[in-house]
Amino acid sequence: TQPDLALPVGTTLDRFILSEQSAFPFATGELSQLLRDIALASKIINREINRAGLIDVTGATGTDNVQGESQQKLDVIANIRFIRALKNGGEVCAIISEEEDDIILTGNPNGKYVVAIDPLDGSSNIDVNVSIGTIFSIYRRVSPVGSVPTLADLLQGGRQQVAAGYVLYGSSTILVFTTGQGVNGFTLDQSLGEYILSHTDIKQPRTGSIFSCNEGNVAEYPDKIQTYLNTCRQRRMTGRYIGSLVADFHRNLIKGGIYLYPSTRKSPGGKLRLLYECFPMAFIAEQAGGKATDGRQAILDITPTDLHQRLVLYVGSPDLIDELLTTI
Ligand code: P6P
Repeated sequence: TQPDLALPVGTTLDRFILSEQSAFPFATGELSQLLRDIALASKIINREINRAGLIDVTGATGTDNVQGESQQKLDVIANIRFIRALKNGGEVCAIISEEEDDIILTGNPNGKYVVAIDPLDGSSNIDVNVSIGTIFSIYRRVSPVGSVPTLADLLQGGRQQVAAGYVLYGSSTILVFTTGQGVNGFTLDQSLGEYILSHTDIKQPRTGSIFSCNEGNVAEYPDKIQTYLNTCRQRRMTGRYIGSLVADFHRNLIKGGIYLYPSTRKSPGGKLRLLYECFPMAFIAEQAGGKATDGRQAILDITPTDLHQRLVLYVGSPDLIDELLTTI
């Protein structure tokens, strides 16, 4: 049964989670607790981000992550905070993080869930006070409760996600997530430390006037993508690119638009990661009436083979995605 989404704007996250849980009479509350654990960790990260310039957590650590990308201090802090929150919460038996090579076993073998997470996406924007975000994806484990979690728990495929969401640390901090019952947004009231329902049942506009891609790479894009972008320009669409997936995605979700990260010389297979960027964003997009594709198939239909595999991503308003696919 559909949960009672008539909850008024202003409802707290906890009350909303309880109302969603009530739609699942057999729910035992573990997923609800897991969502609360993620929300708590995001409040801690939010505080660190807001103080970044004051407590010397900007800049790079001097180490690289599994992606070969320079780790920022806040990347590492966010990774530690989320892993600790999920370990202490007890609901999660395994985690895959952008910042860690291998699966992280939480020491909770009875945890029913596994989480794929990009603790801090867009972190090259930190030092210049541009929006960054956290992206998460939640699955029920397929291995027996009590056993050692396996790769299969994390490579189930996008359609097996039980929840997905992001936190955008922007002009305000907003948590947007879905459990398959639509998409809702909660703005953090900093004075209360509470997430408050501010965007009920978010629907992706069918079309839009914004295209979002790194125009510095356009010359490397496949011809058909360049053709599509020329069409956007001829239609006087607006180019907007923040360089932070969560921020670009959220703007397009609210206003309508299309985000494109095609193959480039540096990333011939695409740059964005399937498990903790594309799958969760695709789940949210589809739940809001949008579309997400790699140009050949829906992102959610892709069978994952590697924890950190990358791919091409086109996501946003369904009519714009359809036009792109027609062009391709
Ligand atoms: P580029 C950030 O590093 C990220 O993973 C996404 O958040 C963002 O959309 C993309 O990469 C930006 O990549 O190559 O345009 O800087």
